Amino acid sequence: MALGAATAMADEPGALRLSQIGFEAGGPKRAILVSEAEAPLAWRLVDSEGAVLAEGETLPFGADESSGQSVHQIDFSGAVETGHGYRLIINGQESRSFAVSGFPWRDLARDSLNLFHQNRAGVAIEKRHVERPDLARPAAHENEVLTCFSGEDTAGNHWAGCDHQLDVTGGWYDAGDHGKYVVNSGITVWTLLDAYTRFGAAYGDGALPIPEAGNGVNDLLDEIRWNLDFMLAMQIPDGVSMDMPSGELTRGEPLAFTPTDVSGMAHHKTHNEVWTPLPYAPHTDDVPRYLYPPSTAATLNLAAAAALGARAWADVDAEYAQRALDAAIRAYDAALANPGIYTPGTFDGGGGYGDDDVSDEFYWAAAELYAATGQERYLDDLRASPHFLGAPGVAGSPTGSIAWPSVGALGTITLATVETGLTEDERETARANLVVAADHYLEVRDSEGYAIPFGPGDYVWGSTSNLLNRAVIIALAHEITGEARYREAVVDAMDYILGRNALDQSYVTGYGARPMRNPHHRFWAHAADPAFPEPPAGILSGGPNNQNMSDPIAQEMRGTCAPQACWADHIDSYAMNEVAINWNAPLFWVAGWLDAE
Ligand code: 9MR
Ligand code: 9MR
Repeated sequence: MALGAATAMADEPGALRLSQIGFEAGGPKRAILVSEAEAPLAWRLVDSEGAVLAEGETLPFGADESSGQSVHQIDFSGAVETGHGYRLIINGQESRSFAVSGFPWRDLARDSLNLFHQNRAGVAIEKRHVERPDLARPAAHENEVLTCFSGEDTAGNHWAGCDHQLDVTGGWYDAGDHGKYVVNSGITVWTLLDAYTRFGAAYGDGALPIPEAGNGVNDLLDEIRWNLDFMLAMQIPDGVSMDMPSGELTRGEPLAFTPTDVSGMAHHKTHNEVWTPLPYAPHTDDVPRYLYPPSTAATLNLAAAAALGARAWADVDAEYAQRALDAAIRAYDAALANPGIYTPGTFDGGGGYGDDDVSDEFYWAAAELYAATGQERYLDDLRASPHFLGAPGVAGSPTGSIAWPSVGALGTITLATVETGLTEDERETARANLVVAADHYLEVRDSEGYAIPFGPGDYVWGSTSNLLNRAVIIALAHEITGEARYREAVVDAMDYILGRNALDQSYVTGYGARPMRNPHHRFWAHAADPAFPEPPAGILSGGPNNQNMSDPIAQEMRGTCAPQACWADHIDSYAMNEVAINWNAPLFWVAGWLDAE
């Protein structure tokens, strides 16, 4: 150790912040120093023997609103040979030692899929498929034949229920709870399938620790099918009428119900009639579960995900592809027939996933159906949409950055990157608009102390996933333009997730010197009860949230933290430290993309 240098201990925050899993040999390398110093400081990069490999000066940034810290930026990009034991030394501060390797994100991409397999409902999680025996568990909810919730909701509305039952066995539990939600399933399945179309070959048969390994089908596809099957099962048979509130009526209290033909719509969700406690092993669940009313948003999520599924399985399982396409078409037609049925968010026992603006869902579903069928009717709907070819997240655009209630960009991605019958001009506009969005995110990156495409107002519930979804757009700008600066910004976002942040925190279990350890999860609940397992590796925390500090831990922190620092590694913090399928999906997309690019 250099004389007088303070080395950051493995378990306490250091002054130097960088990706805790290290860097890519030929790739960009950036670190952040927390320091009030106004003048540039000299930095040295040393190898395990202490030999100086590179040196330079820091770039003082000054006060950073997002982190509440004064920081300097250090750019030590440039080729470094692969190896271990590298350190940065600045002003008597020494970083933890780090590795430089050829494929820093390879294991992370693979392990991020643990969330999906190990959150599967309806099937045992076997010892041979998990990293520690205590992560195995018996099958749970394995014969999930459910009817509709009936009776009073928390707002006193009386729901009549329904005459049908559906077998909705399977799927992934959404998060730390055991609900299964079609809306959140849609963006998740889409993100994983989109990844499959780009670099899915790396996850071929036998590549993943799942029961289907060896069945002759790509393992990533097998994993995704587990949940697409569930989504298909949530579709209502023909000839069904239910008493439904719709449009403005959904928001009024008490609700006014009208008999409505809901054939082909998707139930919004299924979950327990009351919130179950934590810890709580899914296979011990004895609280009744129900189907909750259909919604236009869920129906369009099914249409979009199943239409992409039809393309993905076309040359793998033609029969399944056709089934998915038929369901997608039926769902889209059902949404057109019932364009304003919203979920009221007044049921106990599960998340709301309410979304009163389905214009983006309509556009996304039309884009996927157009890509799958080439039919004019979808093209007409696309061209009439306010989101048509829209640039996500840019001022003046009606299309928001990607998140579960904001899926317009997913439609634009498909139209920009898949051969369809759009004119060359239209396709070019879609591509240019993705680059416009990426440029906007890069501007944000350049105004942030930690150099990430995420501003001080962006730290909402699930913020890590929103950052990674921006990285998806930036990655696509790299694919479209071939310009290195976009890939570098993707690395910036990933470095934040892995430790280059206000808390010197890796938000992923099992990765880095200071990984997240205590997720809000009913089974990976060791922190609440030692009889339950610790989480597997590769699981992403929702991350800092200073905008909805509603859980007991967050409530205590209100007013005490800068946006990027409103986070605690606490099992009771569902607003800051839950895990979820739609959050791990962009983690997989970005890690897998960086690995493949
Ligand atoms: O545990 C629930 C978590 O999965 C949800 O994301 C969260 C927000 O919908 O709610 C949690 O459940 C809490 C409930 O909303 C209120 N009572 C305490 C519950 C803690 O488990
Ligand atoms: O991800 C959802 C976030 O955008 C919302 O603000 C939050 C509160 O409604 O709910 C989040 O979703 C939760 C869902 O409702 C229930 N399962 C766990 C999800 C992640 O916390």
